[in-house]
Formats: sequence, structure tokens, C-alpha cells
Amino acid sequence: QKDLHYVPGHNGMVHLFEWKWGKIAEECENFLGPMGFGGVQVSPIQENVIIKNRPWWERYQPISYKWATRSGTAKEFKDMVRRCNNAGVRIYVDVVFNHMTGNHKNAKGTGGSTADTQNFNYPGVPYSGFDFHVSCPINNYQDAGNVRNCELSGLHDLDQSKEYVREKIVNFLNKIIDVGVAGYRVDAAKHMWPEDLKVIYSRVKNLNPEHNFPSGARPYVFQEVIDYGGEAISKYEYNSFGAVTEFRYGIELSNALNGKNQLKWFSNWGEAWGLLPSQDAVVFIDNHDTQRGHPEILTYKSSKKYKAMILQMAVAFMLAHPYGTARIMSSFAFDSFDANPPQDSIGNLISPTINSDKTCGNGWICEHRWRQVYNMVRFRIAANNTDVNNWWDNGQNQIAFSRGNAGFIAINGDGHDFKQHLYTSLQPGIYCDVISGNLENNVCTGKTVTVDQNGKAYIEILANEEDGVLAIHRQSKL
Ligand code: QV4
Ligand code: CA
Repeated sequence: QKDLHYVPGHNGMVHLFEWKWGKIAEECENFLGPMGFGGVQVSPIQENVIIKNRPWWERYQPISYKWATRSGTAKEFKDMVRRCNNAGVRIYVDVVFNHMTGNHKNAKGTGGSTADTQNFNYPGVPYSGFDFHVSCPINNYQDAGNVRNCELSGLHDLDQSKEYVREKIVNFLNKIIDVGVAGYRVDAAKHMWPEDLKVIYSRVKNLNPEHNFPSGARPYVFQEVIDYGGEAISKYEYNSFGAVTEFRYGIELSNALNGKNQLKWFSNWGEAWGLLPSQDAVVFIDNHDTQRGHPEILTYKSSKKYKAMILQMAVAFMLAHPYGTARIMSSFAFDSFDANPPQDSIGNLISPTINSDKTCGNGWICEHRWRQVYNMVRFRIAANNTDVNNWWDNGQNQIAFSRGNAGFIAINGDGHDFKQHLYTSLQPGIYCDVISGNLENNVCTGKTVTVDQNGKAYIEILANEEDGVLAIHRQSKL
């Protein structure tokens, strides 16, 4: 349950937050597949309650397990999974089964279901009061019972120890596996008992071999457990039976690039820092929650504030480094927490348009389409199964390392020029820096780096350059 089943030669997961199924299918065929992305985390698929002005977070309030959301219908979902698998890109669904909705007058769902939320009645499943914990608010993160048996933000809390509830959840999961999904993100896993989760996961089917999964393959499970330390519940309660989101990853890197720590300390980045074992960790700089509620975390908005595009630097480091399963956040532009995704006057989602330079329009940020990001996905693929070697730093925020003899990256987090002769471990030759440009038809549109007979090269990242990163790899050789 910790194997992603990426197609060989693919790597990196992108969260296409609030994208429509049809558009994701196109993205798999036109961009993600050809670029070598490993998988997509998609927004919740189950029917949710409709909330006025349609904030993104209505999708975290399930009203039934029907596949009907603003992202599309069951038919469109199935078609997307098939097309993405054919393009070599796996699909991971964000599943929400800790709770149903909060209280709403005349609750109506995106698939036409209704609910009497005050009385815990959800005929679309059906669930009734008997299937829920007795209502109480989560207000004490020092008490595991409170966190797991009470309501997160007033969301009616299902009791996963009940056979009936387990059966409904397992059926829902089995149906997504049937159509070729490779795994799922478990929303609010911290708010459920590990024993219950273990039983639920163990009952889910093997992956569907018709979609090119090996026979007997288990779904990849990654659980949303936010553990910054200091609470009753720990990430180590969950990682024996599935992967876990490693929230400390993004905060540590953001702190360093925000000048609160030095990059040189990252020479032993990984478990030595108190992070989960690499195999168990899903890592990311920002996610859909932290980009809204955590000013200290780097997001696409940071890149406007600083001349050096520091989100890209953090993402480049993440993709260059072998630790963890890397996930990239792909956003829509927003000004406030509640802001809805791009939509028309009657609430239909408006999909991104694609510009000629590969970036997105219509209010979509599409970080995964930034050259500095997709080219680092290709770096990660080229460097697959190699370690960090030849770590170099200047004692502050200029660092460099190689990945076996497959790739080399240098980062300038200092305010002065980076000018060094460094050992790259790459074959002699001329390489295209994939951060400042692209290698197209054997022409490099960015900086080039010449690796000499001894594997050494002159590396330069000036303080006033737009990007604070330089990266070359065996596939970027001219
Ligand atoms: C409000 C009040 C409550 C009150 C309730 C009564 O705030 O005090 O009890 O009304 O009716 C939305 C609103 C929230 C509202 C709630 C219920 O923002 O104000 O409560 O709905 O109507 C997303 C959003 C939440 C949103 C929720 C459901 O972030 O704001 O709540 O969707 O629509 C912890 C958890 C972690 C969680 C994180 C946000 O450990 O698991 O908080 N992260 C995941 C998702 C996240 C999602 C949920 C969990 C819930 O990543 O996006 O919350 O599914 O750290
Ligand atoms: Ca719970």
C-alpha cells in the first residue's frame, strides 16, 4: 500500500485542484504523459453539498457517495482514468469519509441528493444518526479521543468502527479501484482511529489488472495526518499500513528559503531531521490548505514578492532530492480563503486555457506547467534510483549536489553571486541548464554548462538572475 505503481519512466504527482475530469484527461494526453509525470491527485469525486457562492471547500462536505461533482459525472470520471492510464499517468482520488456535511438548511447535493443534516439523515447513502458519533466539537488536540470522535469544524463525524459504515466506505473505494484508479488520499485520517483505517484498507480490492497494474497490486494509500509535533496524535501511528503526508517537509524548506535557516544544513535532509522514512512520506512545499492559511509557507504568491522565485527554488530542491514521494500543488488564483475556483454565473467550473508558452490562463496558476517545475520532474526521472552525492555548500545558502552520475543541481539562496568550479559527476560534455531554458531540437534556450574530462564544471548563478537554481542531467546533454 506504499507503492505508487507509477509507469516506468514516470515520476512526480501533481494535485490538479478543482480541475474537471475531461480537462484532466486532456492534460494527461497532451502534457503530463509526454512530460513523464507519474500521477494526478484529483479533487473529491463523491457528491457534496452545494454551498452559496460555491467555495472550493464545499467538496469536503459529502452528502452521498455518488460520483457527481462540479468536476464531472461518473462517465467522465471513468473516461478520464482510462485515458490517463493510457497516457502513462496514474490517478489518485481524494477520498472524504471521516465525516459528512455540517448543518445546512435544505441541504442539496451536486448530484441531486438531499439530506436532513440536523438529524444526521443522508438518504443518498443511506446513513442515519446511528452511523455517527454523538455530536461534540473538536477543541482539544491533546486528547486523541476528542480529535477522533468529535466533529472537525462541525462536520458530522462518522463512526468507522461500525460494520455498516465500513461496508459503505469499502464499497465506495472498491468502485474507484474497479475503474482503474491507482490509489487514494485519505482526507482527515488523523481524525479516524488507525485500527479502523487498517481494517478498511485491508478490505479494499487489488488494483484492476486491465489498467496495466501487476496482478495482486495493492492501492497506494496516503493519509492526511498533520503532525508538526506537540499533539496527542502522531504520524507514526499511521505509517505502518500506508503512506502519510509529511507536513514538516514544506515548512522546513520554506523556513530556510525565507532566511530563517541555512540551506547548508540540508546535507542530511530526510529521516535524520525527524521526517518519516522516505517510502512512507508524501512530500510537498504547499498544499491546498497551507497555501490559504499559512503565511510562512511558500506558495505561488511568494514568487511575486521576491525577485528570486523562491517557490520554484523550493520545488526544484524537492524534485532534485531523492527523499519522499514528491507532490506538486497546481492552483487557481485566489484572494481570500473562501474564494471559489474560476466559474461562470451559474456555478459551472471554467477550465484553464493553455497559452503558447505552456502556461495557463482563465485564472489558473498551473505551477506544474512552469518550465522550472516540469523540467525538474524530468530531472527526477533521469536521476531515479540514485543517491545524493558530492554535497557542496559555502557554509551558508549556496549548495550543490549530484545524483549518482545522472544529475547535478546548484542553488543560490544567498544574496550574492554563486561562482564555483564544482565536481558534477556527469560525463564530459555540454549541458543545457533546464531552469533558465529548455533543450529543444538540440538547441538550449538557457544557460549552458561545460563539464570537463574530470567531471568538473564552472557553475554560475548570479544574484540578479531570475532563478536561483541551475540544474543539468543526463537527458539535458547537447
Ligand atoms: C463553521 C465553524 C465551526 C462550526 C460550524 C457549524 O467554523 O466552528 O462548528 O460552522 O456549522 C467549512 C468552513 C467552516 C465551517 C465548516 C462546516 O470553512 O468555517 O464550520 O465548513 O460548515 C476544508 C476547509 C474547511 C471547511 C471544510 C468543509 O479547510 O474550512 O470547513 O473543508 O467544507 C485540520 C485537520 C485536517 C484538515 C485541516 C483543514 O486535521 O484534516 O484542519 N484538512 C482536510 C482537508 C481540508 C478540509 C478537511 C480536512 C475537511 O485538506 O481541505 O477542510 O474535510 O488540521
Ligand atoms: Ca472522526
